[in-house]
Amino acid sequence: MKVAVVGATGMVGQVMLNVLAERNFPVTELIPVASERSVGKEIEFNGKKFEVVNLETAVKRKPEIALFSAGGDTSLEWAPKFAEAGTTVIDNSSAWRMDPTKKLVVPEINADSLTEEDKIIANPNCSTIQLVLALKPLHDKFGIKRVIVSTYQSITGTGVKAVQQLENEYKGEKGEMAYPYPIHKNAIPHCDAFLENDYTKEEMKLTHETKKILNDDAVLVSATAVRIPVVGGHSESVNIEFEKDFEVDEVKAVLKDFPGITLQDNPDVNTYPMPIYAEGKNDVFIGRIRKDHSHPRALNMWIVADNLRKGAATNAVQIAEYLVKQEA
Ligand code: A2P
Ligand code: 11C
Repeated sequence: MKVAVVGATGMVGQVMLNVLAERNFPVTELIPVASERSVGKEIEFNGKKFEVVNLETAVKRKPEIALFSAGGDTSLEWAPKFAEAGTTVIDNSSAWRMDPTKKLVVPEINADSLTEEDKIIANPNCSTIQLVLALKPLHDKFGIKRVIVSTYQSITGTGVKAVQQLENEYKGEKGEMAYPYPIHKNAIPHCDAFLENDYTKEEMKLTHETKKILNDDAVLVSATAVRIPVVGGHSESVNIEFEKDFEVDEVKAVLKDFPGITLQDNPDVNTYPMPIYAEGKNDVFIGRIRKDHSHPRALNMWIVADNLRKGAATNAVQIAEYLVKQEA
């Protein structure tokens, strides 16, 4: 397959290349795409070097699949041009996620809704993917009424500028700021822009995208998203209220059986998920599962995943793998 990676020099794009290589995705020709600043640079993939091209050149080469992670504006303008040229676009930006004509896909949950007509497929937000993977099997079994989630998000979700800000602050050096405040030794309750309802965009993505992926508007989701000085993954403290009665052991069994989930839950030996161990892994890790002692049908849990992997690159590559399997 001829595969374009749009944003190949970026934080997610680089991980996309690693994941494509690791999973032996059948790439016959790689087309790395970035901004004009990077055109002509060489990108190494599977031991070979490929020259970075601009979007115009990439469209003309008619890739079968294009993985986009170069920001919403690039996706809005260029995904339709690729689609028109016959390319299937898997877009990691927020540009198309809530468009009712586009599918928002987590392969373990709803890849089977895809058809040949879907030429632009949206990859959900990182914090949504890890949440919804845990919610799906529980919703099917116990019916979810309401979810309260607080996130502890890695600076890598903001991009290279944020990683640089933390490094500068750690060393006591001045530099460009990705956030309005220092992030070293801090927690900033502000991910993405504020909206009129006083929530941030990141928080409302958790609400809207979860309903769309679960295909159920009745599931209520209330979120607080917080940036912390961590690399390696996003963590989420999640409270779930069910329609039906449940036992913790049943919840554990249901989660354990669902693809893409690894349980790490043994308080006796201090086993629970943490970003330093989730980093570089493709699974979503769940632990601290316990009954909410303040509510008879509610549960608390802790969910961690590498936001650049399952939260972005891995999920996009899994969608591409599904498309390849359908063609075979
Ligand atoms: P470049 O490296 O040339 O700036 P990140 O999210 O880590 O900041 O990465 C963003 C990615 O999107 C980079 O690969 C960046 O390329 C690419 N990019 C940004 N703007 C454009 C654009 N207008 N056209 C193509 N690629 C873009
Ligand atoms: C973060 N979730 O960690 C963001 C990064 O809508 O794709 C990705 C933003 C998006 O801040």
